[in-house]
This record gives sequence, structure tokens and C-alpha cells, in this order.
Amino acid sequence: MTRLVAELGDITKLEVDAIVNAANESLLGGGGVDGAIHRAAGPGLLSECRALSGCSTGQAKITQGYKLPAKFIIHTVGPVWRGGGNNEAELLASCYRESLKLAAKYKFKRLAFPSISTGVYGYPIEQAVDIAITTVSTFLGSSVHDLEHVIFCCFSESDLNLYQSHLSALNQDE
Ligand code: AR6
Repeated sequence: MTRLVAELGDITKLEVDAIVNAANESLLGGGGVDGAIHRAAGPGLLSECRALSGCSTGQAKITQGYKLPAKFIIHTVGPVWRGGGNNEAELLASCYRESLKLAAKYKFKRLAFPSISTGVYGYPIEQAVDIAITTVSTFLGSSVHDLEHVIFCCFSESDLNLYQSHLSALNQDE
């Protein structure tokens, strides 16, 4: 069974098959985790991203990891929070599913997600955590994949606490 864990840390430091980037539709970099990933990966990443012609919200595209310890980067574009009535929940769930589909296609064993859309894009963290964990655990239980370890990489103690309490509720339901 796949281990689903929440950890505090910087996603650019993780030695996994792939880390997920919370990008924007241009795929040409930005602030937050996207900026940190581009800085740590180096300029080769931007050149590869330029050839991808962007990415729609809710979709995902893959690149090499360049100077990162992670071998690959899965770039996904979360929804901007506009109050919740603009399909934000479905689009956020789609980011997780499409990233996992790529991870399954490439036969990855270890994958790490940041908390997509909950920074600059303003998605309320509690709702985003619920969608992240529900979508990932549903995918893992209903699809063919090689994933052994999926990490929710949290950038603050308060996010970590939320992920951990949702994960322990999930484990009690099983
Ligand atoms: N490792 C792990 N998590 C991180 C790191 C890191 N090194 N740095 C930030 N976070 P955000 P979004 C957390 O704003 O809301 C960019 O400009 C951060 O604390 O990076 O999807 C893109 O280009 C938060 O919990 O992404 C887009 O324009 C989470 O990562 C836009 O921001 C996501 O915050 C995307 O906004």
C-alpha cells in the first residue's frame, strides 16, 4: 500500500522521482514554490518550459528536474480562488489527478506535492487540504500505479498540523 505522509520542509530539497510545482498557465516561472523550484533547478528548466507552450488550469505537464535532487518536475496550474463558485474545487482536484496520472505513466515510486493554490492563489487552506487528501487517496485506491510514497510537503507548522489531522482521520476511516 502507498504511504501517504505530511512533512514540513522545502520541496526543492526532496530526493524523490518527481516533485509537483504549483505553476501558472505560462509555465515560465513566478514567485512562491514555482520561483523556488526554478531557482534551484537552474536555467535548463526555463528553456524546457518555453517549449511546452503553457498549461491550462487543472492540467499538468512534466519536465526534467535539472539541478534538483528530484529527477522530474510535474508542473500543474491550480485555480485562483474567486469565492468558490467558479469550479475551483473541481479544478484543484484535477491538478492532483492529472499529476498522479503522469506519475503513474512514468512509473514513479516517490512523489511530493506542495499545497497547490493555497499561497498567492488564495484557496482556503482547510478546503484545499481536504481536496488534496481525498483526491490523492481516491486515485491511489482506484488506479494502476507504482507509487510507494506520496509526500504532502508543508511549508508551515500550521499547514502541517492540518494535513496531519486530515490524514489521521482518513486512516481511522479505513
Ligand atoms: N517548498 C514547499 N512549499 C512551498 C515552498 C517550498 N520551497 N515555497 C512556497 N511553498 P504558491 P499558488 C508553499 O503561492 O497559491 C507563483 O507565482 C506556500 O507556502 O507558491 O498555487 C506561480 O507562478 C504555499 O503553501 O502557489 C503562480 O503564479 C504553497 O507552497 C502562483 O504563484 C503554494 O503557494 C501560484 O499560486
